Amino acid sequence: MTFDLVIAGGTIATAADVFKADIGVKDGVITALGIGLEGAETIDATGKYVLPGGIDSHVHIDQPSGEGIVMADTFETGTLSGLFGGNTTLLPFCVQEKGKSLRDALTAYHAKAEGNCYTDVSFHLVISDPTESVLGQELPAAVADGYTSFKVFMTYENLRLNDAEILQVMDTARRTGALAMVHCENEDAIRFLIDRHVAEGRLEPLSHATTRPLAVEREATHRAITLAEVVDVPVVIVHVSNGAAMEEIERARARGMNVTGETCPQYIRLTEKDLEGMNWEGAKAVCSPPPRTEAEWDNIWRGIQTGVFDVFSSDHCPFRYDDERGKLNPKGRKDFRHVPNGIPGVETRLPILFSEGVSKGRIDITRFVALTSTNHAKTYGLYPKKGTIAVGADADIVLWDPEAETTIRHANLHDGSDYSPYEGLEVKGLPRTVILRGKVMVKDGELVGARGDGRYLPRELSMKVRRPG
Ligand code: DUC
Ligand code: ZN
Ligand code: ZN
Repeated sequence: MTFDLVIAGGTIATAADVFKADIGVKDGVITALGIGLEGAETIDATGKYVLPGGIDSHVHIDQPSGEGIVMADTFETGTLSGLFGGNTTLLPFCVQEKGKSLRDALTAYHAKAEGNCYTDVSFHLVISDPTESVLGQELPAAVADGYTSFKVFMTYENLRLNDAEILQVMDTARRTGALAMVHCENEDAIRFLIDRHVAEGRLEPLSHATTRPLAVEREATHRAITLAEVVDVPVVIVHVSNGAAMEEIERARARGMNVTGETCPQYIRLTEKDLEGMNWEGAKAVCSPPPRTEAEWDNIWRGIQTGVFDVFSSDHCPFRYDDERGKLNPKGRKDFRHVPNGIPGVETRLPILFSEGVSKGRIDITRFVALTSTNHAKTYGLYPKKGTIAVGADADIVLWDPEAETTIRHANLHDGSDYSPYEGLEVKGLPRTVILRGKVMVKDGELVGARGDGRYLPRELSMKVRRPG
């Protein structure tokens, strides 16, 4: 058989193995692993790692963001940025507005994505209004249609659910087999601290962090897990920022619970100090949960190494900095309460984890692949079509140069924001060529694919992730 494409001479790494072989691709699918394969086109991968395309299961793209505020990425720029960062699949959130149906949200969100993507995409839902008809009809119908995961918030006035509502949403997850994801911060405690900060005139960006201390996250993590335990359902704890919240996951697993843990680059590279800054620059690092301390970086690394964390996602949530509709909106210029919450990072996620993790010897390449691709596919119902290099899988492949070095500069990134919170960070290890379903999209750092090459992916139910040890 001749192949459409052969990737020859590289070192293939999956979540389980590292081995030398050629990959034969036909009709967008990996059809052979072997030696001496021949095809219509051959890419020489000598000296490169050949990895399954990155899957970022936590990104925000073109999401409605409050009056006067505009998210910096459309599907065009967000997926382009993801692609250049070595990703072939992104999972953004489709948010239900209060008083509206899930169908309305999905129709609007699909219209934004349709024809505009450089990577494959699939949507999580955010449930903000769990009415009887949402829980009884709409959500089960959405799960049957392949929207098999949904997020709930314990904070934010317009999104938060109370415990009774969270129990109901989790019960729907149990009945349908879908996966509930929880943003764990205690809204009432945050409100209390915000009032105190305002009374003291502490309105600078740093107050975003000091109104959301670690205890606020730890308590909510414990409560989310407890609610899931009561319902008897698996749960994903997203964007975990610290060791105490992490220990809640460990304790729950020791009781036999099925808890998935997610962490993000900001919790191994940024600290609360990044929220300080002249000219309001600290707004660039405002995200929730906030970055913590260098001591917490060590805790998070332990979780990454030992398997407390199954997935390492970006939580890409981009706003422009120097922009009336972004971080420096007219109210946000003077008051942390009005600084939009979130930071860009879809393009820097893989280089940061590879550089800090693999290049510095903290994790090996198989763990890197598990954390950035395979476990996302397993957790969110895309495996084994996505997330691995195997016969029958989509040919979503990244040629990764472990020796390439660069300094992160926003000027070289492709998102719609105007800054990177990692500006100036030196990284070793970069994606060079990115292939989506057999089509070369980025070749040696140059775009060759087209907007619209990415497709929408309905998903199956979650499957169990293999953990280290
Ligand atoms: N939660 C997220 O998941 N992303 C950005 C902001 C937030 O609160
Ligand atoms: Zn969140
Ligand atoms: Zn997020």
